[in-house]
Amino acid sequence: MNDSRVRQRLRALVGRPWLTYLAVGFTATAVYYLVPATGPGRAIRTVTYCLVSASAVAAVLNGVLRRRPKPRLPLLLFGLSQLVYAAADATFYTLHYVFNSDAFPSPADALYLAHYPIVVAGLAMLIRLRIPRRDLPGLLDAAVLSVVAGMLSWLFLVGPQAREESPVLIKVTLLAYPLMDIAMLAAGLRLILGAGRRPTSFLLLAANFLAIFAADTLYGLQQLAGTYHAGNYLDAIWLGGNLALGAAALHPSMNQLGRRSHAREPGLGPSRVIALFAAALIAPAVLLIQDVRGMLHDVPVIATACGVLFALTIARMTGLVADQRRLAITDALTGLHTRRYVEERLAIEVARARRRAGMAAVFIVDVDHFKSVNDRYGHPAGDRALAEIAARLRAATRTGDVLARYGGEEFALLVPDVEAGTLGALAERLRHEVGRSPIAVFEDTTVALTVSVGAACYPLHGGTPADLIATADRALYAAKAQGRDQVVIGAADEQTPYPLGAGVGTGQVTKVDFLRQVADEIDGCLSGHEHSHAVGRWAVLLSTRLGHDDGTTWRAGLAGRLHDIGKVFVPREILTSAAKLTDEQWRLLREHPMAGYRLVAVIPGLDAVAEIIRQHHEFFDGNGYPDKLAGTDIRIEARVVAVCDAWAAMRADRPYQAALDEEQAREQLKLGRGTQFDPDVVDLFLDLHESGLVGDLRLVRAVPALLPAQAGPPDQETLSAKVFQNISS
Ligand code: GH3
Ligand code: MG
Ligand code: MG
Repeated sequence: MNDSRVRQRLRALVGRPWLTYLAVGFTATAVYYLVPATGPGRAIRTVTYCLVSASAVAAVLNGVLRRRPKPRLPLLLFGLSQLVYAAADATFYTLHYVFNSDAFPSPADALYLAHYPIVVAGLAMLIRLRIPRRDLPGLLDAAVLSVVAGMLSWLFLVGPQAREESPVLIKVTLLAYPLMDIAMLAAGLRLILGAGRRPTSFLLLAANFLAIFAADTLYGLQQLAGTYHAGNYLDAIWLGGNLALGAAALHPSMNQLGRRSHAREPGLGPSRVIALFAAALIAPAVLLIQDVRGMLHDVPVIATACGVLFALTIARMTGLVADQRRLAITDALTGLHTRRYVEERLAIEVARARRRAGMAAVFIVDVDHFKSVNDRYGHPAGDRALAEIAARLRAATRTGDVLARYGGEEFALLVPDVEAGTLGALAERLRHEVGRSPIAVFEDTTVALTVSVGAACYPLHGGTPADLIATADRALYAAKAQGRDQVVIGAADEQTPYPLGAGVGTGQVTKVDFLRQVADEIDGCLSGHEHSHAVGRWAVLLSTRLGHDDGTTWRAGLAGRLHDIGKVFVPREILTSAAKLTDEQWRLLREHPMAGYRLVAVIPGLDAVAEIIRQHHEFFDGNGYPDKLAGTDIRIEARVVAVCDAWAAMRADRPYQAALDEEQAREQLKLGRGTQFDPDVVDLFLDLHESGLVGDLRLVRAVPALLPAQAGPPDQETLSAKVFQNISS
């Protein structure tokens, strides 16, 4: 090496205090070993050792003052722990070299042991600063390595030392070291294996506690074997550890030590997998070695460690699987769900709506002229706009709704349990929320964007998820064709396969909803138990079990729900009369199927439902009313509703009759089998009842009054007018 290169190197060294510090420190360590441990050499050794150890304290203080890390406390704690450590060194080596005393334990041990909790406190603070709380994988990995280290420490240090015959003080001191070391190691591993950047300063800090841990462990083993003598090679490892701490504090990257990680969790790279795998193999390996040597002991400890390691591995795997699932259903750009997820959920929600005779809506939102955003501002700007649009759409939805990125610049919203009559308002809200203000694509550039929305709702516009998506798509296409920035509900241009027929708009849904309220009102004045809800629910189940198609099932459900609405025209004193009804009162009461029929028939698309309501008091043998139909002339939905209706009426207290018990009610159904009821329907109902699937009536809450109050005779004229007005408007 020529002269100028040496000088260059020296200059580089001086320009980097942390390197200078390490160079000087290791030179001093070499001097320590070169000086003979005799005569004046003993004093020189003591002073050299203590200077190196204390220099780390000075280095930490210097680093904190010069680089002003935020917060300072973790580094100050490391400095403090090193101060305690240096004091311990001074005590120990003065006793050893100057006073020739190797007494154990000595005051030095108290100081050594006191330094660990301070290190752990510093590490804990760094962990809290750097690692987000949700970093469970990092925690599990650290736990795996710590459990293995703990097990080894127990097998080779703690256990043998505990079994040793020695005075209590010696024993306690010797046991305290490995326990403190494991605590320090566990905290250190949590830090190392957690998320976050690992600059040089971080690596030096890690080298510090790993060196101390390694030297301590070897020290414990040597103590146990009786081979330890002060001044052996372990001093170099301890001093190296001290120097690493000093260098960590002097390194320019030291103020990044406490910087929060942006990554949610560390990745599972090959090196980590290998480390975890190797660590987990240690426990069985130890067991095998002990077995081969014919000296199996500590089996409970090893078995426990294996069990814990297994549990940790399973927990880690569960986390990985959950992560994969999350990734599969989350769109990376917008954070919304994926198309796959919304399609899965749509299938579930449509099935649920079918069972409950409820509704579910799907909206497809497409950004208008989005291509021009990319063309004018570039793809990244387009991406930012998409993310903002996603955020605005999310703001327009409620919990329970499923919002997804359906395609490039297309979004889909699934609204389960949608309230009738709100489809248009919902779609408008989406359109409005996106278009409410221009969207920033650069810091100083905004662009006004609009969306078109197509919507479809089960069961009005389709009976299957595919139908609904197809209809919503057609609606979207229509919205685009009509000039964009607008909303179209359902596709008016095609015959939908569904019973309500084409051209059924949301207005109809509002009317059906109103009729449901009427049904609730009537139920409410007859009993504290639900009635039409249950009849609708059971009718859907029976119809499904009878193998009916979706349309029939849906009609049975809705007719079950609305079968009694005609009673709104029957004077209330007749409905609630506890006395025997007069002939005239009976005549009035028996009008209700026809009245219900007339109410529902005015709603376009619901003629079949109206027909079922009209037939729900027909008897299978032809002795019912109003049309004296018999057998299969009665619609199957009406035969289903009749059985469910009878059961619900028998099982609830009514003004004119106390509830029958289950056995009595079953008897009544059997009695009516083939006369009043369709025998097949009765058999199915009784079967389902036996399996606990139908027949239970819930208690209901009071519903808001729609009928006039109890006091005074109800003004039937006004009420009828009100109902008809609502239905036919
Ligand atoms: P309109 O829907 O109103 O008919 O016009 P449009 O311009 O939006 O029409 P089209 O659906 O044909 O274009 C969609 C464009 O969206 C094409 C593509 O460049 C852009 N796009 C799709 N996915 C992304 C994406 O992830 N990021 C960006 N920046 N652009 C995307
Ligand atoms: Mg578009
Ligand atoms: Mg598109």
